[in-house]
Amino acid sequence: MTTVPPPRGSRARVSSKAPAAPAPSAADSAPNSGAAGSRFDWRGIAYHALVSRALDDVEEATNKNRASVPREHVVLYQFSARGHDVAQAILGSLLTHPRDAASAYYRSRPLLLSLGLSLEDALASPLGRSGGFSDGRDIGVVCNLPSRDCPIVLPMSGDVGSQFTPCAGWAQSIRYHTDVLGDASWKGAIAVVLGGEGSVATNGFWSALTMATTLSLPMLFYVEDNGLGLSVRGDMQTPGANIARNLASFGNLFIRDGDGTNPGEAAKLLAEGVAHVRGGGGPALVRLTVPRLSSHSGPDNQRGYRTDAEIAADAARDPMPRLRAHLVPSILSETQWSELEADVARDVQQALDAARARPYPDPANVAHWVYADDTPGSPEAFGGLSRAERAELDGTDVPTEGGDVVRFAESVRRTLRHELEANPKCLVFGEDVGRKGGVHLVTEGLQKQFGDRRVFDTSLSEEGIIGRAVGMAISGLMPVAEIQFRKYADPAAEQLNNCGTLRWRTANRFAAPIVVRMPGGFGKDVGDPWHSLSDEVRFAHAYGWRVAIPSDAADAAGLLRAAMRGADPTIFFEHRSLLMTSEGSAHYPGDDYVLPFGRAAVRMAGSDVTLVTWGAMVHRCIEAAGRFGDRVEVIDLRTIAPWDRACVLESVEKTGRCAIVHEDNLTAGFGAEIAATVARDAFWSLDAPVDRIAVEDVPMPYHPILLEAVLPSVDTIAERIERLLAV
Ligand SMILES: Cc1ncc(C[n+]2csc(CCOP(=O)(O)OP(=O)(O)O)c2C)c(N)n1
Repeated sequence: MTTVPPPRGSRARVSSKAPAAPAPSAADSAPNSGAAGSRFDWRGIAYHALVSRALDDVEEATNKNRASVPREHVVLYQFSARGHDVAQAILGSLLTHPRDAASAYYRSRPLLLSLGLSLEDALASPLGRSGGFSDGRDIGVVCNLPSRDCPIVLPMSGDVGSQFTPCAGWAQSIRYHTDVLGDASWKGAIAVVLGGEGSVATNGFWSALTMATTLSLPMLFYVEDNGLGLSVRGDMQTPGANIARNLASFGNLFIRDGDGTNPGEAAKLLAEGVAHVRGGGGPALVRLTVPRLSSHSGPDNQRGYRTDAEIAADAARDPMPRLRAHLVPSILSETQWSELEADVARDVQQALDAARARPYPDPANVAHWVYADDTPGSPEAFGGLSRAERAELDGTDVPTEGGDVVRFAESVRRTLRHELEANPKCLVFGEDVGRKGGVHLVTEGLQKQFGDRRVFDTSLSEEGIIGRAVGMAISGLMPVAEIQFRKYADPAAEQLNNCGTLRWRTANRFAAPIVVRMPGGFGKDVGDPWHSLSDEVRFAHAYGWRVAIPSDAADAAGLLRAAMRGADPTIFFEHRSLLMTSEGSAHYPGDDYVLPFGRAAVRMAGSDVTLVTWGAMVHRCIEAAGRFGDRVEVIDLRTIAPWDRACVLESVEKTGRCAIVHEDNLTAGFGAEIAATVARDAFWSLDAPVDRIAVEDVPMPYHPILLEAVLPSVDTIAERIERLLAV
């Protein structure tokens, strides 16, 4: 790989613990606020804006719609930042604190360039070459930029609006690192989120805005209003097409609104917004109007929705000639501007040659980094506890003998309490978990003991809860988020999915190990479609998640601790019928007990049938199996991602018969996965067809009579065992 020397005016991403450079003030935005005295690095801004333009030129000339371009030079999915570039380069120049973070979107490459993105990476990624943002796994403009000592860019996602809540998480982390952990290196840092005017209609925008304003977070919303969300006009996204005007009465939000094509005005407004946030004034929103000088993306033909006159009107608002006029001759001479253009052309050509010379990514590695690779010496991602920090929280997989018998809920509470004590980077939050102690009272007393910075209530937005957790994890914290009931994870689906793929799609540059506690399943004598969903298969099906469904208090402690000391995001399912009942109770296994994932427990040994189950069904299976002496083996999987294939296969090889029992729907439930595995890998040992006993694709009903009618009962399980034994 060739290394292009850092371009003049570009920020070197070198190790530096130096305090943040003083930010330019709004008064410095005029070009002649003193060519020498101006604190805006106008030359650097111009360099990055010109580089961005040149990259867009290269990519637009080589996108896949251009038939004449050699295949190896084709950019498969191209997005241009043309028109957004100048204001973004100005914003980038204001991110001067080593702990600043930006959360951005596909049109944000100019900002990344101004934060030190190498030109070669910027080109190699769209070309799908090795290395870069994702080692060929993600679209070239879905970028990220890790660094321990310079402002970072959080991993972007393809979903519009998903960038907002992780950014709020980073903003809240700035306060946590500063105030709770006492780390002065975070003082004065800010979080900045970029989005188009279309993105202000998304749930993520409103969720993050609520967080930022209610918590007075150091967060800047930068809205780049180009008037089009793909083809849809801005007045469909917010009434009157101006979010800044509409938010004028929003509490605790500093607002600036202006013309992003005017470099002086853009610099002034952005500097005011940044200064407000950095100075501790709370969140700000800056909306700048910018033109979209290209189609939405390579595949888009804007002719269907834009007239020639509209395209020409936008072209006339190109900020680049305005930048030149702003700088030449007051800051740069004509010759210097021409030299700058020549520098850019040379640097981009060198980077292009180097990017094209890079090899293609190795298909042999494509499955690597779905999960953490903890092999000593393997590279560590940015995010989560470091390997060394996790090693310090050392535990044992041997439970303490003679612990007192505790309810499931108490066991989870004790585990959380101990981990909060042992790990100052651990936080617990969710709806009602603070003052009330959770609607299931699992976190009762924790806020009193640890304070409301570490154990706290959140606003009522599951997307916000999970997105915030992701931003916090990336900042190095260990967030434990509670979703009040399994069904209410639905609004967070996008953040959950993006969290699961984050390590893989950044080729291990970033990771966000979070723990999501989630009560679900039927309650003691009660159900309904909202509070009793299990649907755990969805998380087993999602990429990158580990999923625990403990059946008693001892496993709950061990698995939750393993999750909180692990390097992968984890769903920790708390079955409602086990939380406060004797069925879910067990001896507390001790404060050091760590139960590795993927290790099933044989709850009853038996010779003729294997029952595979998890969660609350474990107890029904044990009762049913008890009717058959020692003929039925009951396996409690404990975790379904990963699941203990070896234990199941070994058992079926011995018994020759297998049934899987679960509370989730029969169709495409996790039992189908196990049945398929047994059918293939234990085929020659089977004496009977593999059976599945599950809810017959009916939502959970309310009345106990109806509820019991749909759940696999002890009698039903026993009947089906009988049938298997008769084969
Ligand atoms: C959640 C989601 N819905 C739809 C899309 C498809 N899509 C991609 S970009 C876009 C328009 C976004 O417009 P805006 O936020 O104004 O940004 P701009 O492209 O104008 O910079 C749409 C609808 C998407 N990527 N994500």
